[in-house]
Amino acid sequence: MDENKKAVNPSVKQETEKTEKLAAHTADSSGELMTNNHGTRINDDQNSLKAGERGASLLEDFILREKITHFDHERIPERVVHARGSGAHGVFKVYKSMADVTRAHFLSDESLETPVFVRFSTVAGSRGSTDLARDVRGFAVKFYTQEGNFDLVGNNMPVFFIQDAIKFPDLVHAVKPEPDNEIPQAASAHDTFWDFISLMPESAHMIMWVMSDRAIPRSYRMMEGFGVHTFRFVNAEGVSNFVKFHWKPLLGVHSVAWDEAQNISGKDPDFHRRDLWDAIESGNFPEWELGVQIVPEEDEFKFEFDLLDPTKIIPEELVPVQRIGKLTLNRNPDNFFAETEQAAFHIGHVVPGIDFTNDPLLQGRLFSYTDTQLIRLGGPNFHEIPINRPVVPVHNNQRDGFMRQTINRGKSSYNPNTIGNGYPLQAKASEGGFTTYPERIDAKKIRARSKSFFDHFSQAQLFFNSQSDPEKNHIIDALSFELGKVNSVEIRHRMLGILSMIDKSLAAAVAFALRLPVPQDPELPMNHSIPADGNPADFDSVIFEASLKSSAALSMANTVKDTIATRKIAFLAADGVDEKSLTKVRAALEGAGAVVEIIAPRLNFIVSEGDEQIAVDHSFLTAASVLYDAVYVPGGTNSVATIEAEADAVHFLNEAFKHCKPIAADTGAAQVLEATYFSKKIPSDFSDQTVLREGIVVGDDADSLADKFILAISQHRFWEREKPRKIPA
Ligand code: HDE
Repeated sequence: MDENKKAVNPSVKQETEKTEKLAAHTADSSGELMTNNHGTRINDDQNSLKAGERGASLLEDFILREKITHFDHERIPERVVHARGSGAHGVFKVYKSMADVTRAHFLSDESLETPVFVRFSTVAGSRGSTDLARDVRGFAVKFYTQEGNFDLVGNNMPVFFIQDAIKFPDLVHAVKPEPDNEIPQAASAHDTFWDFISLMPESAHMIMWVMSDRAIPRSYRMMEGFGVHTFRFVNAEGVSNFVKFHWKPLLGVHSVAWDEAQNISGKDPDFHRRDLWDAIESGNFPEWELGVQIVPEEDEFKFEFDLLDPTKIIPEELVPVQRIGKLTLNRNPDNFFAETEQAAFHIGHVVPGIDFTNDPLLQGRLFSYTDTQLIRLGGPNFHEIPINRPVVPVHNNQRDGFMRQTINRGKSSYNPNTIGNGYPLQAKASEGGFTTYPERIDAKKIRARSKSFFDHFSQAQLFFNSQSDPEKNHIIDALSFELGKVNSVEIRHRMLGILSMIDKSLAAAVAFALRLPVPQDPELPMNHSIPADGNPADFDSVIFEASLKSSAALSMANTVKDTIATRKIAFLAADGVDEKSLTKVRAALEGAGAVVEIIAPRLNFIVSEGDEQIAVDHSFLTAASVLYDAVYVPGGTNSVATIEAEADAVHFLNEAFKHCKPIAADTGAAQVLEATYFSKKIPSDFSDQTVLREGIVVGDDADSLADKFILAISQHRFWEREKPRKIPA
């Protein structure tokens, strides 16, 4: 853990210009008397006004009426997509001036600290759905800059399902619960989704990402973010460069196992929300570096793909990601509804120096985000909700509307005017006025898809080829699961056709699980998203092989693995535990930044061999191995005997093994490991037994055991253990 973090006292809320401004709208009732909404003090909040003790309630009761009316109106529509989310405040600092490529003030000077509010989300589920759905994650950042708000509304995957905004309602209708019975919640494993996908070959690349473990992150703090579209940077001279935005988490990119995800959904559906909250409360501030890939205007056509196509990445081998600044989340919201729920992001909130391209998905989003707030937040004044206000003043001639907060003085609300002396004045570019990049467009008005968007498979192949073997297996398992939940054989079959265009071995493996034949030399899947009269650009699909065969940045296996900061480690112990090894291993893990929790048969405390009371965090009733990154069993004769005989403890270890997690035990506790399924039942014909022992540390010297355990935890998971497969837990 870096020194700065240790110095922070998390009980002191981290303030920025934005959070200070929010304070003006923040209420705290400590020490106050109760009033109604109009300030009249309330004497009885327990009883409504009645005609006599047992009599009917009286309409006159303004206190009851106000309270119930407000309650009746507490809910607002949830977001149509990305309904389930969690937010946090923080700051962004650029490492060095980017003035050569952008005139954006917040990227111009490393001494500037820009307040931000970030909201992470799943896409398909409702507000109350599980965090661990197999789904894309939203990664939306609102920068409160001195030139107004800049919203980078991205995802944790760098591409999207569709190429044109007009298909978005179809995509979302297909993935949301089916309309007749509203099943399933927060899941893509159903017929309508795969029906649509199997008819939309342009989704092939995104499907590889969504079926990879990226869709089941270990934590919001351990996932990447991407702006997805190609944007523009424009500098003070008016020179434009294309830019792709990336967020790179300093803890590396890590995921859970699918079986684990499904278990977490029951044990703690708020797993990601809680993880983010706890990390910030304990001063372990999540951090990401902002990366940019910059492409000069003159290189627009030098790639094998179209920069405007949102189903394509620019491989990092072709254009390296420059890390230009750091985002730190350092303060939890005071009120979920007021801040996280009412936050209104919009891809069209830009500042001078950042501009759009003609990506047809981006162009459609530019319409959607304000439109959706009008219904969700109830009118055109949502920008006045405290969380949405910029830190700089707002002056224009827009007036009135539901819930208007600002009291605009004066008679003129139009421009030009003389009555208001012409104010507010338009800002010159030199005064920070936004000027649109004057891109030249000479074109006919047509509805068509550009031919340069017709290659749907080369980057899906690139993604699959770039994965490690365990990652490839997980994609196969994910597709087998999802298509296994599809009832229509025709849809399953059509999907195998799509998969065989991506990779024959992938299609064969999924076909094996579904017990279906792989379509032999399938016709290029028909893209049904073409107009009734055909595509004016001539729909001849293109089969394309990318020159680049593999890209290291696409595999999570290649990300940071040298820290155990914030990892949660379970210690399984009972009365009679050897407190010396427990204390030493705990100190070593906590010293390396991990969070240790003691789990025992009963709550409150255990008594050690040396008669010390040790606080217990959870009993086996409320804890589960899926909520931890690793598990340790300390020695102590009585403790070991109790743990060995405790079915929940043995189950805990079996499950941790199944999910490929590091396991440690004192030599004196090794017998507990012997009681587990994985010790006894590893198939004897499985040749590589050593693989199964990786990540399992047993020893009697606490210091060396801790060192080896820390190394193992930093590896995250030992996926090789999955090779023999099928270990029940
Ligand atoms: Fe969104 N999207 N989206 N989207 N999106 C919304 O706006 C939309 C797309 C993303 O935490 C909605 O305020 C269209 C891509 C995030 O509040 C809505 C299209 C990417 C969030 C909307 C897209 C995103 C949203 C719903 C295709 C990644 C949550 C509520 C043209 C780059 C923001 C809201 C938050 C939310 C529309 C595609 C990211 C309906 C029409 C691509 C992170 O306006």
